[in-house]
Amino acid sequence: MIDLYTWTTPNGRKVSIMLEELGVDYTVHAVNIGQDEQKSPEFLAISPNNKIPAIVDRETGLKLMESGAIMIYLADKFGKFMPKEAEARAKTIEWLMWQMGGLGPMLGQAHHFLHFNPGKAEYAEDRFGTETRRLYRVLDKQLEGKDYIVGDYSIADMACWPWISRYEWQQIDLSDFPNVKAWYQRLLARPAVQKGYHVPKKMGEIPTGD
Ligand SMILES: N[C@@H](CCC(=O)N[C@@H](CS)C(=O)NCC(=O)O)C(=O)O
Repeated sequence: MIDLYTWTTPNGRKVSIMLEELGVDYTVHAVNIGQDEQKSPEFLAISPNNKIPAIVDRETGLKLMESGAIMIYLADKFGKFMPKEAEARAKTIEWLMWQMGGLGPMLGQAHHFLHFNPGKAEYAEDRFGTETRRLYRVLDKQLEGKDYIVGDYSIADMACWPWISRYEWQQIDLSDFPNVKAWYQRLLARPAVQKGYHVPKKMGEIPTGD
């Protein structure tokens, strides 16, 4: 049994989508980051960086923070969504790291400046808006002629998708990135993606991509 500590954000949804795809038992613990629950001593003991998501594997006692590390752990533990062959595994981790080091942090900044605080910092809006569009172009190129980011459906797809689902906050029109749009809607059709998106609670409908 896995305990998942999470909230209604892209980083949290990556892990709930993966757990739904794995079809394993897990218990959800909502950590309301809007009310600073991530700063409680109880949560700090599980996630020393005070951020969701985090898991506890009740079978082993392992406590783990950082969504990328959690996804690699779960893929290895359950033997799914990560190729075993060395090169394909490295390529999957490459795109997972691209999400962790680029797509997530940059789009997160775009949310702050373009969506929540427009008009406050022209430089930041330009910088993170430009970088967001560049990252969409990179993903669009990677998806050319492919259904998934690397080979079969993998943790690389599950890591990127929740960030793309906030395309409206990023002032992105998905029709400018046709491969991303087709991939976004391909994943959206998966029941596990829809279920995992609404963990720990439903905040609204999932953007359709149109
Ligand atoms: N690199 C971390 C980032 C986690 C992260 O930024 N979590 C945000 C929500 S998406 C959070 O907990 N924010 C609360 C805070 O910063 O106090 C991961 O991928 O797990």
